[in-house]
Amino acid sequence: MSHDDFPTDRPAVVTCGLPYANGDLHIGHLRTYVSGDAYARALETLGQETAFVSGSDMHGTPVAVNAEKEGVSPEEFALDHHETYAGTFPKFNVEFDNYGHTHEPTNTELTREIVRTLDEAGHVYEKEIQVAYDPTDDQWLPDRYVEGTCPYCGEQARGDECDEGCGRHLEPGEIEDPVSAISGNPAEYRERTHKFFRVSEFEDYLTGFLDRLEGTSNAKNQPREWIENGLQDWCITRDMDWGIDYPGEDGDDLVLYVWVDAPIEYVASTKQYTERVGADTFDWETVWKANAPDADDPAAADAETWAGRDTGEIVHIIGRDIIQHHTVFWPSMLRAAGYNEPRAVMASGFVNLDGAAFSTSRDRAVWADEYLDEGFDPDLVRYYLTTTGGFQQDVDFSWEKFQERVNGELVGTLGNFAYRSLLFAARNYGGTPDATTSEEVASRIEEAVEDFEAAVNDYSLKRAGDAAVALAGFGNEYIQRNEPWNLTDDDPDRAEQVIYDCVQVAKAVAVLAAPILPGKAQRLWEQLGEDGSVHDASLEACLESPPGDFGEPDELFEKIEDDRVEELSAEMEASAGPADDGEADDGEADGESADDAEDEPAPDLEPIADDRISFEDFQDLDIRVGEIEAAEPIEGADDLARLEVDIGVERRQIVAGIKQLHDLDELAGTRAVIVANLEKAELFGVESNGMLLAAGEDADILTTHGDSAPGTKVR
Ligand code: B3M
Ligand code: ZN
Repeated sequence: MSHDDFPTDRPAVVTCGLPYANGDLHIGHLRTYVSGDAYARALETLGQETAFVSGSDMHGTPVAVNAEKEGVSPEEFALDHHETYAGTFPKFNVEFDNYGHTHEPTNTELTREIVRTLDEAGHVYEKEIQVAYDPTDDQWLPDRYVEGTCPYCGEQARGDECDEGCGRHLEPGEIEDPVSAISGNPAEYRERTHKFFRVSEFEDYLTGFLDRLEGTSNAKNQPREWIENGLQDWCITRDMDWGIDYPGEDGDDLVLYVWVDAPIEYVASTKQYTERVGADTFDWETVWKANAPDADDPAAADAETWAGRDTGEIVHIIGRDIIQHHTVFWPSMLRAAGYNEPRAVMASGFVNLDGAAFSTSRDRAVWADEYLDEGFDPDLVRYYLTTTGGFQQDVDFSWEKFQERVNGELVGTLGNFAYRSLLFAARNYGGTPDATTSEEVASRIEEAVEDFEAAVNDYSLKRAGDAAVALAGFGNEYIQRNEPWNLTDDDPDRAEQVIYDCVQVAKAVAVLAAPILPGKAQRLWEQLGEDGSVHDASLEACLESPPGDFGEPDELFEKIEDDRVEELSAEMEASAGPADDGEADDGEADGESADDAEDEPAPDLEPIADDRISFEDFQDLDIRVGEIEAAEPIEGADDLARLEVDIGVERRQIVAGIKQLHDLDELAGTRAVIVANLEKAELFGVESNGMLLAAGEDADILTTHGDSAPGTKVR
């Protein structure tokens, strides 16, 4: 089933993966929250009724282990972090409609109700399993209390997750050579009875669900592989006392696994929102429950059962390390309990720091507070995190790269355009001159609006941000080309026309930039003399006439100077130490980069061959600048994608081995270097007419950095 494009006439809920309330936030964590906020705002700009919710993840061993290390109760420890998070998000303009936590009654009650439903419907059974136990300390060792070797890949792993190796979720009893994470004592396995949720029963349903699922391609493709390899049932209880008691088994030291009650907080948080604003304003049940197919209807796997069903639009925004929980366990739980299924899962890549993973234990991080203390506006890092790469790609943060994006696009393009246009308008006309939008400018604004709409429907924040900045770039080019400063005397009407156009473009830029740059767009909105909030403006406002009077603007963005960057980079290096000392991340406050890049040795580089080729031989190669126009996976091939590439003189179809390594949806518009006179080849039945150049195992696509047009020869 293909979903209707946004905006639909059904309400949407956008959620962000819940942060474990167990550590400080750094900008690696912020990627999920900033993206969620920007996406929820973008949907609203499209006219979609949207609630944006999340909450702190209070239970489980990630909290209990850290609390124990600090010698405080898990409850006190988690609440303290929860409050800090709730105060930090708004400082980054992340404004949830509701931000709750999993230990509140709304969630604990709903969790028990849902689990009771699963149990009564026969989806839960008991089984004896081996659980790690520390005989010296007389303690069960669930999940992060135990460490050992991953049975699948042999890497060091923690009890429920192979966090440094293959990334698999691990069931109790699976980890080899178990050791207590608290005492370091060797652990043994002891028999225990636990509850299991029959996930394996949902294979057909999940297969259909994944066909319907939208979002990023990693969230669809990875679970398909897991399903093909056979689904395991899921242990949903743990031997500990911090958590939600299994319904009907209070008192026992047996609680629900944290991954049961955590996603239910998405629902509970929406419910709290409804309780606050009233069901007339936003009804959580319309989204989560209304019109769901019967819970015990096996045909619910069919596309027809879901097609055209008037259910809510649920969009989950998460880090790519928790895809399995959101595309296998969670939808199975929702289905078994008779709830609606997610429409989309957007799973982001991680954030690295200067080429290597964040490490909270070694202070190799840019902390949220530290960023703000430096006096940087939150919108700058929002822009960096949402538009630096495709959503699935890892984003590398360094102060140099940050400076480059801020000074280039925000100061040089967006800020510069807004300032020069509004200043000229204010000085010469006291605001918007008397004219109407020219055809050229109206159609360029329409194009930007369409790009923005398409980007939101393709779940691409990068393209949404690019639409706004490219429109400002057009504005700069337009004012430069028309030189209104030379027209005011000789052709005053024409000068008014040009400046009116510029003010109109600035208004459209404010609307389109608002999701990603909420504070700056609001400021621009006010500079234009608009009333109210730019966040209440819809896309139509882009072409509605700007108001009459406004005064001289001030500059929206400030250039970041080189010496500032040098200082910040030096500080980062001094506190973090070199990136490659081989110590692994402790993984506190999850959602951060779990990449093992920092532990990777330099690649084995091949020596340069002794045989040289002549300059003439080199000249035989016809290497061109190309622009990728479209990219799609080739069915059946693991790695191959079919690209359409504009190489100036013609449009080429090229097959490239980049399917797993790039977000294909994000590639359109990317410049790439192409060998154009290579013999044609056929791969998986698809003709390849040229070769895309890329470096290394990650297929880092070679590109150009200036403005050489497609077709330009590389020499
Ligand atoms: N707290 C894990 C994480 O932060 C977990 C997410 C829950 S989302 C329902 O990656
Ligand atoms: Zn592993």
